[in-house]
Order: sequence, then C-alpha cells, then structure tokens
Amino acid sequence: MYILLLILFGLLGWYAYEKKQRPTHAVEPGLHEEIEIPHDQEWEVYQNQISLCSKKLRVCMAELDLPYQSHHVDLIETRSYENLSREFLKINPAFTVPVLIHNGHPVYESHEQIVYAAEQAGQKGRSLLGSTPEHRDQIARWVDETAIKGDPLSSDRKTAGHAAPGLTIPIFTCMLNYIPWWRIGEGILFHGDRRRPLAFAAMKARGIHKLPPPIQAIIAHARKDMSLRLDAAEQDLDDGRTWICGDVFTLADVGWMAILERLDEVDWTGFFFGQGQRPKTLAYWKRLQERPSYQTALSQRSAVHLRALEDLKKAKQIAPEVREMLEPS
Ligand SMILES: N[C@@H](CCC(=O)N[C@@H](CS)C(=O)NCC(=O)O)C(=O)O
Repeated sequence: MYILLLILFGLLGWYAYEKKQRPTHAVEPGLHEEIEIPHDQEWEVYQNQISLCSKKLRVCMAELDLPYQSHHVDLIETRSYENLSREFLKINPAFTVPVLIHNGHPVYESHEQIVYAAEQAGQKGRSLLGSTPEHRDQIARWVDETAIKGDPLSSDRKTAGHAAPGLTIPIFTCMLNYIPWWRIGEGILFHGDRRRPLAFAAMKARGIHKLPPPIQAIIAHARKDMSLRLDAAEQDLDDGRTWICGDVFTLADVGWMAILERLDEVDWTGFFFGQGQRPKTLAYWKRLQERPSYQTALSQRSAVHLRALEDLKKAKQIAPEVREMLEPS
C-alpha cells in the first residue's frame, strides 16, 4: 500500500514539475523583435512536412527564392508531440508550427509570415503583394480566406482555411493507426488545447469506420464550407485569368496552392472536382502544380502519409458506409 502511494506521489510530482517546464500561452501574431532565438542563418523555419500552414510558408519562401534553414518539428500525426517539447515551446509557447525566424526574431502565424517575408524580399516580394491598392485588397481578401485565424476548431469562420482542418480528419485518423497510444497520452497531459489530443484520441479509438458523430458533423460542415469557397474561386477564375487575382502570381495563389494540395492529399479531388465540377479551378490547380515552388515545397510525401492514403482509399472502396459518410451522393 505504502509503495503504491509512494509511486502515485512520485508520478504527481513528476507531472507537476514537467508541466511547469512546458508553459503554453497565446502569442500575438506578427514579428517579435523583443524575442531572441538562437540562430545560424538570416532565415530559419520551424515547420512540419504535412502541416497546411507550414506548406503555405514553404511555398512562399520558394516563390521568393529566400534560402532558409529548416527545422522539422513532429506533430502527433507525423510521429510525436515534438511541438510540446520544452525546446520548441521556447520558440513558440503557442505550440504550433510554422514559426518563421528572421535574424533571430520570431514571426508568428503563417498569414503574417508570408506577408512579412514578401515585404522583406525586394522586387519578387512586391510582385507577390500586388501592384495597385485594389489589387492588394483583392489579394489580402484571399490570403485571409485561405488562412487559419484564431481557433481552428471554431465553426464561426466559414473560410477555405477553416474548412481545411475538418477535411483533414480522414487522413489523420488513418495516420494515427501507426502512432502508439502513449504518444497521444503525452498530448492529453501537456497540450495547451486539450480538445485537440482528445479529438485525436477519439479518432484513433474509433478509426475511419466508426468516427464519432460529432467528428462526422465537423467533416460535414467543412465539406459544405469548402464547396462554397471553391464555388467563389470558380467564379473569379471564370473570366479566363491565369491566377486567382489576375495574370500575376501572388500571395493569394500561395494560399490556394496549400489548400488545393491538402484536398489532393486527403483524396477529396474526386468529390469536389469529379464529373466536370468546377473545371476552371481544376485547371488552375494543374497550373499551380507546374510551378517550381510546388516541386520544391510540396511534392514530397512521407511514408506514413502514403500508407494512410492507401488505407483511406481502401476503406472507401470496401465500405460503402465510409464513402457515404465522407462523400455523400
Ligand atoms: N493560425 C496558425 C495555425 C497554426 C496551426 O494550427 N498549426 C498546426 C499545424 S497546421 C499545429 O501546429 N498543430 C499542432 C497541435 O495542435 O498540436 C498559423 O496560421 O500559423
């Protein structure tokens, strides 16, 4: 009995100590000149291979031809909660990637990072930001539309950016099959937003065949919101323009490249573009894939992701109820 109590107090002591070492709190978006992060290069990026916001920043840096040192940070879907480690929380106490570091100062939030990098990058940056006040406003609207601002789990913002996490649930559910339970436990103990690891635990426990109804509802809302935003893109592209804001590639296209890539990697393209739906947007997506920045920043997929994608496709083939839940006819 005494031994059990001793172990229990030991564990509680460890938890209290460890929690104190991993403080989390919100951060103001934008550049923080008052914070100094150890660095080797002018530009450094803390990012994750599959994260939507990291992809957007990688595409932007590639378009701007800005060389940077990359620090890969694992998230639970790719392997472990490295974003909750003591080391990473010193870089971003808000526990998310990406973080852009310029001369040792962090810039938080990917929609701020792409604007900041473009503003620092001379002529190439000016072209991504737009030429006239109207053009800049139009670009800013799409940058906002493709961003995840505030709480990613809130359904208040009906944008493409906010629909994307819900549409990512199927692939993350399949990826979690390859992640051991104890790693998810680390998130439940230390995450700054416990709803996220709890949702991941539910996804892992139930699997793609039996997703809990509240999670199915998130997917259904996301599907509806994304459909409407893709319709808006289709309308803008209807006049035959090459890029979403005209004939010059801009930050608005950077945002859309990341969103359309996400739909592709979660096997949604058939649902949103099949049977001749939204042909202009589909052609636009093909043009985006031809840009060198796509090759540099997005073309590689991890082994876990590829295995999970196969699992997802197979589940949709063999289980009509999974297909109907994800892609209702
Ligand atoms: N608004 C933020 C969103 C960042 C965000 O939520 N990043 C996700 C990956 S796309 C993340 O780091 N999630 C880690 C977690 O929740 O544990 C931005 O645009 O940078």
